Amino acid sequence: PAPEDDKPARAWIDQRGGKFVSFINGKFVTPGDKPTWFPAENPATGEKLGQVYQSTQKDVDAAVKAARAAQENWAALPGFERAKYLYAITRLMQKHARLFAVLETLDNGKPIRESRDIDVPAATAHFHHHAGWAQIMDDEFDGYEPYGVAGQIIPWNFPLLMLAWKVAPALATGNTVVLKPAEQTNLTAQLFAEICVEAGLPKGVFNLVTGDGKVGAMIVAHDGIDKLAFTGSTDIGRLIRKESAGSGKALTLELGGKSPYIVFDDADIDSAVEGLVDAIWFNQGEVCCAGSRLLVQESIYDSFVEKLKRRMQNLRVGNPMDKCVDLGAVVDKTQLDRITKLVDKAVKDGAEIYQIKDACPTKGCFYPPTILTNVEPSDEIAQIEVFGPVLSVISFRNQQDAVAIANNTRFGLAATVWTENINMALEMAPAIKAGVVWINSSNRFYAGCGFGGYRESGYGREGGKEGLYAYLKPSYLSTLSEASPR
Ligand code: TXE
Repeated sequence: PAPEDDKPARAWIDQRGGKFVSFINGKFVTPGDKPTWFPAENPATGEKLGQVYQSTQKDVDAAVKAARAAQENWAALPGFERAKYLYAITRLMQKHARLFAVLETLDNGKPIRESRDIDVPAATAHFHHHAGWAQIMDDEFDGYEPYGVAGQIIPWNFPLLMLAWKVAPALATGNTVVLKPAEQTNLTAQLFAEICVEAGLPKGVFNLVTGDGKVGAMIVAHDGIDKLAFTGSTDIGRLIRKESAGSGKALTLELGGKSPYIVFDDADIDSAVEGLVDAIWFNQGEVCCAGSRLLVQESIYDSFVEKLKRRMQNLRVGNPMDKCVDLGAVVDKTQLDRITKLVDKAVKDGAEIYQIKDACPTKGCFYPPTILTNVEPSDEIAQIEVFGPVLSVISFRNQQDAVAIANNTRFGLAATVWTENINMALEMAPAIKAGVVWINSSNRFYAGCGFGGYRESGYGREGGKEGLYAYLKPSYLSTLSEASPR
């Protein structure tokens, strides 16, 4: 074991007195009388890392007011000027990469290897990519204008990366932001706010309000918000859609998934097994596009599942600060209980369970990698998003059968197809109702490529040119008046 050095992160927490608060109009707020706080906890150890301020309606009002006041000037800057700020943020994220990674792991429980090699570089790349768009924005998006103030609500599974997915395109397009991180994970958003100051970002362009879903609801209801962007559970997504209906606010939703991972009998089996390890056990399975349903062709069912079980035996679960660990802790006790309940129910309903014996530390929010066989496509465990390291295995006969089972959910976020028959793969891709279909790979993300769902996985895209349109509206009137001389 080689634990990562967490001293700089601990010093950073101490410097702030372990207090994580809203950041409004370029400053961290000083809470008023009788503030409410809730703990920030390390899910791997139960250790209290500090306390998070529960923002009030007054704070949300102030954040929206600051964002409104800053918006016109921000949008009036030429795109290349906004780009300078985004490049500065990018450079500072690179500079503080190690601190971001350690804070993310302490706060969320994910392996340091993942926060260091995936979350932080991907978040940084997202800002870099969008700085590029800002530079060419005025030409590329002539006839479009920003919505104004974007209210953004994000989840806990990729705290910094989800922040980047939301904030980078909003700023590039000339919107200003009021962002609410998930109540479970606040640390990296605090460091990001500090970086905005260091980058000289005009005050009010980026605002942060800390707190739980009640604060999220205040953002959703606020009259001063023009555009809402949400990533989280399908239930809350549905609620936000209802609450904002008729308000005139634009809305994009990135919700849950139950993505199929389809393996045909002609696939490169060893690679398919490795791909699956990544698809379902990366980030403890707390991934909206996790390949949580393995669809494997009948003829190779037994041999494939055997191989997968053997591979699973080699996974290491434990202290996420250990650089050799594959799976860390799940985000909190609530999520751990949710996973445990869903799996116990599946076993009661007849699924066969396979786990690594004594895989997990006895303390902390750990759940072992799990394979469930004897599962029918319509079973609850094959339909509900578990958001944990739990794979349901289903067999299929032929291509049509695979498509039918793949599409037999309420969701449609992602899918994977493994086969050496590229013609079949290219037939499968459009037949599967999912925002992305990976062929002979999984979990491939690129800032230049739009990501988003079908059906109850939501709508709108993040990343790529499509992702920018989510923050822009056509300015028909100005275009028309310029184009039609009387
Ligand atoms: O999500 P919530 P939870 C799924 C996953 C998980 C389940 C529950 O299956 O097990 O959801 O997780 C804010 N108005 N996903 O309860 O509640 C909340 O404070 C406005 C999939 O954590 O949806 C947080 O910032 N905002 C998903 C954010 O919504 C509200 C990622 C997400 O929390 C609100 C996370 C309200 N009324 C969970 N109530 C994915 N697609 O990646 C809560 N929030």
